[in-house]
Amino acid sequence: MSIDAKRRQLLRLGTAGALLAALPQVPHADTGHVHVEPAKANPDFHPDLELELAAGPGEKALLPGRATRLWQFSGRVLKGDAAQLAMLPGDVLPVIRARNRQKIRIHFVNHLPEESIVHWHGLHIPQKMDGHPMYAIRPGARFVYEFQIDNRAGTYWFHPHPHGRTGEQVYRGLAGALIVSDEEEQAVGLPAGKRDLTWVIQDRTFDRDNQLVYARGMMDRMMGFLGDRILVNGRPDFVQSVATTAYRVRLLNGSNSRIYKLARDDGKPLTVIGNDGGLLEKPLQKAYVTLAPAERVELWMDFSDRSVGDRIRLRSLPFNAGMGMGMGMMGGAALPNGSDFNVLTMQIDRKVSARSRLPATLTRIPRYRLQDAVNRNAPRTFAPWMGRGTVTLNGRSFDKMDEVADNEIVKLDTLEVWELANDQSMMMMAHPMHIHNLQFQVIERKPDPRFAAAYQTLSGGFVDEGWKDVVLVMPGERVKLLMKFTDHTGLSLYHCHILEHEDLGMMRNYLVRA
Ligand SMILES: [Cu+2]
Repeated sequence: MSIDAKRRQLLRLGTAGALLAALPQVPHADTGHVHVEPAKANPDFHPDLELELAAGPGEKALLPGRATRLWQFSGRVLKGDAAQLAMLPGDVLPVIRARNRQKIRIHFVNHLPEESIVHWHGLHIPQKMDGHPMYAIRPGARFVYEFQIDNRAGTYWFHPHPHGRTGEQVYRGLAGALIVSDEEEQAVGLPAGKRDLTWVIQDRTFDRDNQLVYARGMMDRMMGFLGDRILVNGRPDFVQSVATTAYRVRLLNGSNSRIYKLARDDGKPLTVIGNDGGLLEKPLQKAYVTLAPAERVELWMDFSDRSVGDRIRLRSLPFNAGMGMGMGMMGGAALPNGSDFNVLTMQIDRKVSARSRLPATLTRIPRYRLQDAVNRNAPRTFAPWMGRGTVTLNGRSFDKMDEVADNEIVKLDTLEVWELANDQSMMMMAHPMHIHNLQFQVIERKPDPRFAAAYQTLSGGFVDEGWKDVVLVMPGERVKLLMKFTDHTGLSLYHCHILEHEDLGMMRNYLVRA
């Protein structure tokens, strides 16, 4: 870059940007790899479903002209119902459908030119099955997952989790939906089959040859990468054809760092029936829904009052991402967080007489109680921090694969209260915090009055009810969670799901001890 170009960039970034840009570039996070032996098939494990799932280079025609080179999951069913592995509409991203209590074996094959491992986001499974980066396998190697689905019905997902490379691997195309069903959910009688839709929302930037452009420098990594094209199920300008009836719609934010403020363009509210860990107790009406990276919501969408030919757009409305200290001016993304844009179009193209009624009650969710937490008077506090070209959690980074600090060790079969404290950082930004291996309950939010105006542009769309595995913690905010550590001892991760933050080291282990 010429001196002039550099100066123009600094001017565009403003003073905070100049501060950052003047700092030395931090090299790619050191993987500190320990190379644990990959898991192999256990002859005593008898799977109901056995898959081969490969990650490797491929290409798809996503835009007119040249095909886009991607990294893709591809697979086949070796044993069980062939319909349990499919492609989502759009034919870019896969979906695995499983039932609670099913035993699953997945032969993961790495055809990428670099290390990888797959994380089953939201699932409650043993340490070695969870895709911890210490299990990343080399190109050409295999890792055999074997686990029993021990989650209630819900919309989960899977993506790579090798340390320092997660952001780029997901961005290049590696992500899939994992839909779990169970008897309790089936008894509710929600729309099923062709009336059960999944939309994975992501943002990408393409160059003039239709090839993906990823984070180019430290600024993109610190602020989180934002693309300028919105994809649904891997496709731009996504159109969903629907009939004049009710649908169950599962939305997953599979973006690296973008937050969506989702609303219909016809002014009708959204009816939320589920989120990260499955169905809510009862439907919620929302003018808009806030969906941070890795979060899911399920909607009830009824088009029975619409006519053939109608089009309804799902939009992302403007908001203030709530970055303090002028950070909102930074980054120079072509489509900044908080922009106003179309996500997809619903096209009503046929009339049917099938009617469905939205159930008043969906499920029952047992409530954790603060007074039952072993540390009810002393929550464990975890503070994300950004500044001086680094990101940390409680001042620590992810330097060693198996490192845990004293305040990261918990006891099996205990209920704990954790407080995510986003009020101590040099640079303020919203962080979608994810905890592996469990579903938690959000019990309290303490927003920062200094950022109240920005906060209120998103807070009406939080869906904190029910079971969660990601929670968006706004600038200056403190959020309290209740969680229980059951069944599995060993290491798990908690981290920011802005994938660039995760890769830079806003990630730590916690250890469950017997
Ligand atoms: Cu973050």
